[in-house]
Amino acid sequence: MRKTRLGLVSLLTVVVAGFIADPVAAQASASSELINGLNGKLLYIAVPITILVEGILIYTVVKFRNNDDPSPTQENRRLEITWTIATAIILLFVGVASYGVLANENITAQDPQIEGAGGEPVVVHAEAYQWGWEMSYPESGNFSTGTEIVIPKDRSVRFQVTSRDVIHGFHVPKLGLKSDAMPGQVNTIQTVAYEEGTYQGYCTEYCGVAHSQMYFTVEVVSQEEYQQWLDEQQSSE
Ligand SMILES: [Cu+2]
Repeated sequence: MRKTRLGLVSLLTVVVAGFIADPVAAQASASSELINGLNGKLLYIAVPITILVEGILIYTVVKFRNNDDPSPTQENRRLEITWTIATAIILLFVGVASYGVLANENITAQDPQIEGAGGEPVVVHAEAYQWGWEMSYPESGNFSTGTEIVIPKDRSVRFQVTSRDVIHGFHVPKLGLKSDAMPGQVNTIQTVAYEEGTYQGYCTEYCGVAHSQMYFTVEVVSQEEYQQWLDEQQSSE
């Protein structure tokens, strides 16, 4: 019994340590920070459980390898209660940790009234079609930029993702952005980019013969550069 308790206590310690420790280094955006942070936390439980289960399995296989006449298992109420409680605690932890990320403003933008980082969010309309993308800026003169998105760093950006024909997928892995692009529906995702640079995006839903060419780029620039770029776009319209 002492061993079971010891196991439970060490599992709990690891879970709590996962909450406190931040295993994630600097991230390119608020979304990738949240998603990779959650992934790191879940590893704190997944790895010990894997080691525990595999350990018991190997131990059992080796210990009982010559047992031709096994005796039936007896009911062990304390053991059953222990693993029921342990499982409940683990599931609760996974649920609470996941909900904290899923409900975050930088994963799903639910309320358009909420102001993001750096004032009013930049709105980018991303429309997929067979086979390409049309990016536009509906709040800033509605000019279109083809497959190129330019956004300022340290400011909230809201992507309105939709499709002109079939189901596509909007995905920028390094920025932690992913959303289905559905015809007749607008899905909104939001983030704050922290690092300047050019990020590759592509379609993640097989949509026909030229699906693999559905690339686009997200360029993260300083707020001044963004303003300059915006002025240029608006004056050339
Ligand atoms: Cu597509």
